Amino acid sequence: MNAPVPDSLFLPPEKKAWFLHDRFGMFIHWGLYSLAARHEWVKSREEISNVDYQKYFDHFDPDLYDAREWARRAKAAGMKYVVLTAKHHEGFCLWDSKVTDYKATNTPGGRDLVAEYVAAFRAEGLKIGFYYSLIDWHHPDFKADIFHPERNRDPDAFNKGRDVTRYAAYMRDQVRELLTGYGKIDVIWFDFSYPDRPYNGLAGKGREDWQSEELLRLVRELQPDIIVNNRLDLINATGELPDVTTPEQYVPQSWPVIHGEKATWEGCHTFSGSWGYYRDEESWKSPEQLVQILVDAVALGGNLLMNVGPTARGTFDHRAIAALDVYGEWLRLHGRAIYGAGASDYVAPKDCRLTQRGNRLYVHVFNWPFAHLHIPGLGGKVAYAQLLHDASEVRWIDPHAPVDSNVGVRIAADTLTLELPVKKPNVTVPVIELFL
Ligand code: H79
Repeated sequence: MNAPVPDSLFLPPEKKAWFLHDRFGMFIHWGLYSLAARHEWVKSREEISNVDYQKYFDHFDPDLYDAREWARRAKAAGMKYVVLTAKHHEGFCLWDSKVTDYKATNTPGGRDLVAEYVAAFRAEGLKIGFYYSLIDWHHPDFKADIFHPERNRDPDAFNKGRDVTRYAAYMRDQVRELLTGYGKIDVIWFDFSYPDRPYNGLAGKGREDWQSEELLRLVRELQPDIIVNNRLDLINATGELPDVTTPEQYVPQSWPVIHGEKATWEGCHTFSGSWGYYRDEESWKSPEQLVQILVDAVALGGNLLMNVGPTARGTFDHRAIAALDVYGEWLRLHGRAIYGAGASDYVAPKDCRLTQRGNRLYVHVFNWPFAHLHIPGLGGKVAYAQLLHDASEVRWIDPHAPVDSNVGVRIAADTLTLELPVKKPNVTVPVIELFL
């Protein structure tokens, strides 16, 4: 039974203000799976034993890792915060953890990658986050379950003597290291709970296993202002989840509502079909899709955490760099439709999304129409309109004048009919800025 935890364990809304303002962050998935280069779940998907996975540890040597370059690229892409996989499901730690040997400092790489990351991104002015996997396919007290690489061999023998309470204590030790060793941390992203996923007699895992409430208490004690995502399998008395809800590779149809309240939410997405570097994967999103995913989030009151999967040498590959450049170029011209902006109460016209910041309304045109854009509900409400990328005036048709006296076409008085150039402007997603 899911007993509610006190409201005091969740962040009050005013402490989320920076997060809601900033809207756009970088997710980074980096670990031993980057060497396999075929999905960060490779150990589970291919049911690889610890012995067979060891080759990636033995060969982990990110000699080209330059956190300052990553940070520069994130900033140039318009990202305002960053979340790095300090430990993913494989259990490998990117920092010099005192409670395990399974860490970057013991590989040929030999560096505390987290320390360099924090220093570099902080120096570029980004807010700092850690992803910490609740799942751990390497820890000696973590039992086999539906996702575990050992699930189909002899899980009962494998689970014998394993004590999940020791694993929960290990997680607290590690989270303490991460939240005390690197200064102020702005986000912690736990991943993930699945109490309702039994498999062949193996139980799922949730708050009882992770000791989620204790873990959250520790996080709050160490970093009172930190934003925690919603994957600890906890609720408060009103049934709301802490602090931000995190749809994964999914664009919601409407603003996600939890118990009648519009939720703080952050979509997370990938450039291609994997979080970890996947050499041969081909489904890289188009520039239009990349920008549209961001606009879709903000138009529904949410954030976007967009993922890069660096290579095992520590570089962003050319496809990732191209995708980041798409954001940088678009946000340089359209940033004021995103930062500090959010959902609008006005209804978006066909093939468009609306964002609003005070009395500025932004019409993001996903499918450029021919010559006219009709916006019901805005007739008589707009003082000035321009294309955002070049500040060129956009005029509209006077609703009181007949458009064509022969056929008697008239514009409804409450509709704003903008006169657009016939050719779509040369930007990924054009935006019209309306001054209300
Ligand atoms: O860290 C990233 C993912 O590895 C992790 N969360 C993001 C942020 C995550 N991936 N999937 N899930 C969480 C939910 C589980 C999905 C599954 Fe599957 C579907 C597990 C087994 C089938 C996807 C496909 C993963 C393996 C095969």
